[in-house]
Amino acid sequence: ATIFFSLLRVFFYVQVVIDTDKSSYSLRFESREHLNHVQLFSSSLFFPSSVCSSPFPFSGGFSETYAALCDYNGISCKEEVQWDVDTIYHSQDNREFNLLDFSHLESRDLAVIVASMAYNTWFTKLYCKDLRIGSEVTEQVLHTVSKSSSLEEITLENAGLKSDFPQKMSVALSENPASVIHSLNLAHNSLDNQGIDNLYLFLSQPNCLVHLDLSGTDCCVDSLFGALLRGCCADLSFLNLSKNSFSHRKVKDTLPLFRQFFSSAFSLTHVSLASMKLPPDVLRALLTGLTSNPHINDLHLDISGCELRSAGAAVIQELFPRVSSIATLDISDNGLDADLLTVLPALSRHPSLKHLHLGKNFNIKNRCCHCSLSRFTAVIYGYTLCALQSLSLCDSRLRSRGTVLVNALGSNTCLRKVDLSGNSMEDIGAKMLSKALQINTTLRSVTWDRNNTSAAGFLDVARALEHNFTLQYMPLPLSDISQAYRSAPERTEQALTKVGTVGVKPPIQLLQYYLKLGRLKKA
Ligand SMILES: *[C@@H]1O[C@H](CO)[C@@H](O)[C@H](O)[C@H]1NC(C)=O
Ligand SMILES: *[C@@H]1O[C@H](CO)[C@@H](O)[C@H](O)[C@H]1NC(C)=O
Ligand SMILES: *[C@@H]1O[C@H](CO)[C@@H](O)[C@H](O)[C@H]1NC(C)=O
Ligand SMILES: CC(=O)N[C@H]1CO[C@H](CO)[C@@H](O)[C@@H]1O
Ligand SMILES: CC(=O)N[C@H]1CO[C@H](CO)[C@@H](O)[C@@H]1O
Repeated sequence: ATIFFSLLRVFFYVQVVIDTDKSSYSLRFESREHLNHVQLFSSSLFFPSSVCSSPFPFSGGFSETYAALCDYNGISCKEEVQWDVDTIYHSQDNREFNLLDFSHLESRDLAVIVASMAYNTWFTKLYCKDLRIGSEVTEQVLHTVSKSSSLEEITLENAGLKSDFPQKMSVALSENPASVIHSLNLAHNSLDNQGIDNLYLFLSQPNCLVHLDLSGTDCCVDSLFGALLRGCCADLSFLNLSKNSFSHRKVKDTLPLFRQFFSSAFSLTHVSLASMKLPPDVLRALLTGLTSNPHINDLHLDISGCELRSAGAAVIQELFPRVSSIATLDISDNGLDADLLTVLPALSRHPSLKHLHLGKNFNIKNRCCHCSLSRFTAVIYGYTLCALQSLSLCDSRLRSRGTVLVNALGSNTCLRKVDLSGNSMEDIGAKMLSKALQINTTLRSVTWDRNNTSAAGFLDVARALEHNFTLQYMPLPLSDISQAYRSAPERTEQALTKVGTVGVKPPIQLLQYYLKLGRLKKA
């Protein structure tokens, strides 16, 4: 049955006309407020499509709909759900419904909670991460997707979705012309290729998707790009496909579409193809496409862990200098090692690159290590890379070789942010850092942890920070500190208090709390 509502404001009262298949009803209310307390049910229909709350926007409707649905389904209505929504969500003006808030309830309760969102206009986001939801709940999610005209963002990350979910999702989306969903995150669910092909079919129709995360879903992404090219060129801004694969069988046929998507997309700001093997042809198509894209200019491209190696390095060397749309590049963990020297000139000539992640690429044989790191240092800090504002070299096991890099930070004039964590640079590295920080630099933020730095090293850094002029942010080196604290609690505390008093964030209170915690554990 179809029910139509119409709202008429006739001088002193509000009139609602309800047309059903069989007859027409007219109801009068003294005010909009009275109307807001009314939920309309058509009892001849089956749960939950029977429930139609007032279509007029009011935020308080959730609790009433939820209570009514509980009643209808003969389960007890949980007051805590109503209380949380009415009190916490509303007082914070929070429109993201987080299923984790109710993860202690049974699947049935969750299903009714989700069903209550189908006609609710308050909530615009549905969030669920690392919580396995059963088919009862999934069905209500799909129902809500097929009905809601308010839901904008759906996150069902690592929710144990079945492989047929994408297909059902695309049906639900197609059934709802009023859908305003622009963000979809199905990451870390095992979706099969057949199911995903249906989703791709949906994506190839014109749609308003802005944010798409299908990372870690065991899918072949080849055929996605043809769909994106047809349906998502205008609006798609965020695309995360990391931890999937390219099917080597199909990749030859799909490469032109892949390239064409990257040359035609209007709004891309973030693309991740991380942690999947990117054959040189694919990398070539990606960079060629981006080179000829006149629409975008501030792209974050994550191709870390793509096994680029020598062949990829050669493609980067050849094509990257002409890609002016990329502002952030993550090529960490690509086995570049000795090929870093091939890549560096391409990075150094670059006009728009502002942020570079290069860690886990420094497995350089000792013989040529020193010269390449010196050259590297010269390029990174030299005048050639002056657009560069941040550099991450984390987890590169630089050890003592890293000191040349740290040392050179002092004379660098463009970097504002460095991440040097996970390099086992020991206290000697910390001492170099302290020296670099004492000379005025442009650095605003230094991340330094997992470097096996002891209390002595932190005292050096703390002393340098007493002469700080520019550094504003140094995240708490939790890992090193806890190790340092275990062997020398007083000296570590002294170093950290010093860091705290010179005003470098993080807040010293957190630090002191942490230290007390350590002491308690010891006692
Ligand atoms: C992309 O997906 C990966 C894997 O799920 C995740 O680790 C990463 O944080 C995501 N990137 C962004 C920017 O959300
Ligand atoms: C660093 O900058 C501060 C403030 O601008 C200035 O007072 C100080 O002399 C500078 N120190 C050096 C070594 O340039
Ligand atoms: C950390 O440094 C100490 C001495 O400063 C050394 O004995 C130890 O082996 C180092 N540990 C690691 C994991 O590098
Ligand atoms: C104390 C600590 O976390 N040390 C780490 C320093 O970094 C190396 C990796 O480069 C780690 O293996 C250490 O555990
Ligand atoms: C010695 C010195 O300049 N200390 C400054 C360090 O930075 C903080 C916060 O910016 C200032 O408040 C200190 O005066």
